[in-house]
Amino acid sequence: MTDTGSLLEGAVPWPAAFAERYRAEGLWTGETLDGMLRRNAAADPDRTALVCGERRLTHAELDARVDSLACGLRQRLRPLDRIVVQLPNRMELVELLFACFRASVIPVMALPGHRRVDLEHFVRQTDARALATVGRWAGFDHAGLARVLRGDLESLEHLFVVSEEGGDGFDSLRAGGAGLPPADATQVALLQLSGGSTGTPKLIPRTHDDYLFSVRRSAELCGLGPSSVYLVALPGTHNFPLSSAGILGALWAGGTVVLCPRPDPSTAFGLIDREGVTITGVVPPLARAWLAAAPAGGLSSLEVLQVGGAKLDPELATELVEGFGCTLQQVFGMAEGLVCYTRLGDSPGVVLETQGRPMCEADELRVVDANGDPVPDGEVGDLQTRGPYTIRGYYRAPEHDRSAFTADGFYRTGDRVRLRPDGNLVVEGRSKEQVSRGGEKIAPVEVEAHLRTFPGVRDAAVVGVPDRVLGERLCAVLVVEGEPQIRRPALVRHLRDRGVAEFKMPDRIAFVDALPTTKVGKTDRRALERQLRHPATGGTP
Ligand code: AMP
Ligand code: DBH
Repeated sequence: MTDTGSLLEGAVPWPAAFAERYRAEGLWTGETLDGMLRRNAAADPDRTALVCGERRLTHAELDARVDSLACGLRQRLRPLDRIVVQLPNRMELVELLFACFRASVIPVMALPGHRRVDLEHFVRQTDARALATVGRWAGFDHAGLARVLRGDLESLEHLFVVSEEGGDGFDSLRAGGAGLPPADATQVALLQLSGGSTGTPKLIPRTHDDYLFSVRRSAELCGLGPSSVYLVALPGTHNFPLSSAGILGALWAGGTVVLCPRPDPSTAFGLIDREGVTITGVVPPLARAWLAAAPAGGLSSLEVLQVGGAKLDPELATELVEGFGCTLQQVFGMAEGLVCYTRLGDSPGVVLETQGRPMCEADELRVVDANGDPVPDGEVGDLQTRGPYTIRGYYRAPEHDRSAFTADGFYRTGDRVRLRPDGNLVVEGRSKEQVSRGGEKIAPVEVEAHLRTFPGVRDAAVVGVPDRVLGERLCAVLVVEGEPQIRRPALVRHLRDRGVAEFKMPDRIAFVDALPTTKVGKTDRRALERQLRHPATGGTP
């Protein structure tokens, strides 16, 4: 075990009694994230671990390449140094993450869509000494921005840039030498990001012990094994495709990871077909786009389609099952920890209508009212959680922690949920996303689901717009087929017929060609609110 000393400064440990319990119960095993590569390389060296375009690596090759990259990192960086990693879905992303784990260098999980403001924040917040990025990607000059940042930010000494031409972007970084000893499982392994749609992302310290537990448990729940093939359709550094069960889960199980450079249906379906992909994970807007392009016979090799990150309507869920002919798994998770899944053998009632249940019994859940008292069984309240892979504090953010966590260490998720008698959760909205129309609380997701059932509506988002009389009024933003001809009275009649409460009727409708999305593809309500305040979009009163 490398001695990286005490826990990374600025990370909040679990209280000793909890840590002991999680170890005694066998949840935290002492295995490290990179340790699984060694195990696979020994057990099944010639099986394919990674596929990216025409390039393929076996488990043994991946392990060896991670060794040389880890040695190269160590020549430039010290244990526990931070490195901001902004790489698209390419081989180098996976290699670099594992090399960081092996070298005890801590990756900060940026997304390809981040730009100057966020990247600067990550570097400043972590005093990162390195930034790994790509030359040009999707029309943006990442290398150029990286050079500007290095000029401006004192801590930033090293830029590792992967060229766009393919080939091996990190060749110059590799070094020979004896393999490094395994990292310390109790130490912080990575810094994840919290919700991109709510202001500047907070950083989330995850240890090898806690992260790997969630990965292992997720891989088991998703039925992953050596013959599993996982397609990385979402940006690979995001918590969902990385760990639920995702890239790490597939590799932990000795399976294969296929990197999808762009998530459009033709690229993704082509790879699913060519590589015999068995499982992938998408967010609801992407699921919708895939469904519209689904081939008549479904996707033959695909066994499990995971959908998570935002609320999935039961209607869309049903259409997905019919359209793809595979098992649907709902995933309700957060980079702070807790991840809930529907199980592969659950009844349609559970799979279509709920966001599943926690992955393990050690996850503690409370559903509370505004005073923090438990709500009566089955009623909607705010979800709080504590457990073996849910953080006890953000990185270097003690001020924010005071409101984000309760005194007894529960994380306030900000999600409004209902706990069904069968133990499954239904997400009813986010407390921070609530619209308060004259004091009456409206959860956008509920109204959106009803709006999508109106003929000709392809997608819908509901946001609050400031109003002098009511505080906020409800605006329905619609993506429609053909010309925007839908009028408010018809829409209101439709909602009434479906039994929607009178105070939830949209006061206004606006039309857009496409809903704006966050960097991982969730609907970006904040961006919509901004657009509506400065309307360039057409709207009807
Ligand atoms: P993030 O902060 O980016 O990690 O996003 C986590 C949040 O995404 C959760 O707290 C939920 O609000 C939301 N979320 C994730 N999965 C789901 C889901 N399956 N259904 C509804 N909301 C979800
Ligand atoms: O949205 C999320 O953050 C998320 C969704 C599903 C997540 O972090 C996860 C699964 O692990």
